[in-house]
Amino acid sequence: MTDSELPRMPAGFLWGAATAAYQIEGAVAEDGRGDSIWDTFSRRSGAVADGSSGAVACDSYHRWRDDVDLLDGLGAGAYRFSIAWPRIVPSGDGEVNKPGLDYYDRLVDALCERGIRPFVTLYHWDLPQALEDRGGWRARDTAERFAEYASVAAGRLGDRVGDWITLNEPYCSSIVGYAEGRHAPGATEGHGALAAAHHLLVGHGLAVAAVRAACPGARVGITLNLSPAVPATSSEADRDAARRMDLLVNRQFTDPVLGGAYPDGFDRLYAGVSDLSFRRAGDLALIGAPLDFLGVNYYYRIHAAAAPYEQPDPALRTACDIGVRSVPREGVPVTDLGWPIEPRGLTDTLTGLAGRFPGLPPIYVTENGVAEVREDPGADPDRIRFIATHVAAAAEAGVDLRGYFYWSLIDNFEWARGYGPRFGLAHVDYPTGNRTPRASYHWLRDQLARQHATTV
Ligand code: PNW
Repeated sequence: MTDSELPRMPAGFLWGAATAAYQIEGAVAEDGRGDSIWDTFSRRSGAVADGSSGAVACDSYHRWRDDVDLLDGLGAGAYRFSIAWPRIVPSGDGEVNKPGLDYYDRLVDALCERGIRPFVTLYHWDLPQALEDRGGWRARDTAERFAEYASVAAGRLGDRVGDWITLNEPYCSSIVGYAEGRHAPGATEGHGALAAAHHLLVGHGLAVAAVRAACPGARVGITLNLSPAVPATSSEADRDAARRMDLLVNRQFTDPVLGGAYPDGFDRLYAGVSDLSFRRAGDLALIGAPLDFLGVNYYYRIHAAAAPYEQPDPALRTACDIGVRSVPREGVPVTDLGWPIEPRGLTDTLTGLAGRFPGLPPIYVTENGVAEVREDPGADPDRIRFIATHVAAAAEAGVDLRGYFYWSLIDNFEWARGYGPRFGLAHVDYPTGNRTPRASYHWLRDQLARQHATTV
């Protein structure tokens, strides 16, 4: 095997690509869609690098047939996309917006006709603004509203959609959104961000039950972004820093979801920041209910070094101020976004999970990909090597791995970085929205054809 061939995966292994509603759909004011926190946040000056927003994006709300054609041409067995909550329940609770549901209904039908299995993410960061106005994820009520919306979506699509992902990357929705302030809603809090993380997990637990009730037989999971934190040096201080980073980014989420408990040391890390009074009896049983699968998003490893706290007084710290700095590592190549390229981090992530959680459910890599910042609609040799080496690294872990979704099918709105970074197997021309498959797309298509030829 070389760096430009996919390892042969078992028959039935699912190959696919992923997107998310706010990053591709555009049409933010059409057919009764309500505002989301990303509509509001991207209007804030300085919030998005190029001053852009998802208002038009790839126009997938109108050009979804192009996306389905691309998937079909690729030979994809599955497509992971997300439903925009504010299209379904524009004000966050109350009235259901039928035209919003109709859009996903058509998309799902078209996928099923081509034999492409839909994997639906219920929450990929686009909280209805009306709910943010009532506290957003800081408020427990948002978790209840999320479960209602999940039940509506599953009730309408569950006869054709068998695979449901409750949340995408609750770390980003809580810590990046409510502590770092780099994502919507752009807050910088301690207690509030930790409450948001916990309420997201409560919402996950409630939504698992809601989806199962609406469509018995559905497979339900969650997608976590996992980044192994390795100490920058072997000093005790850096080793401690890596442990703190691991608690914040990974274990705050893996341990309650897969093990039914917050990890040792987590509460101590935040003593003085929050009294954790948002936790209630019974929450962990709900959050830790068995799942049908786990989705893992893997992009990079974190090289962690001890750093002074930004705020010496714990009571004034944000939830991301934990005395750690992520540092570059000499000799490790990086992507155009400066993210270290280290496929072995994916192997370590998967073997680490298997070692810690004996009842680990089947795993899908629900995102993995590389961005190029320069615009080249054609050649992308780095992407081919990136995919091949990461799939090989995932296979090497020896866990029950059921599929791999490349991020992303098409270039799209990369959140606070705007339209600069391009992750797509296909290039998108803005603002026409024309899609052009890149070399990596053609390569992946040929590789998948070979897999199928050898596994039938
Ligand atoms: C993930 N960060 O996002 C998301 O699930 C995708 O929507 C996104 O496009 C993809 O990875 C590529 O970035 C992240 O800055 C975006 O910490 C930003 C961060 C982390 C994850």
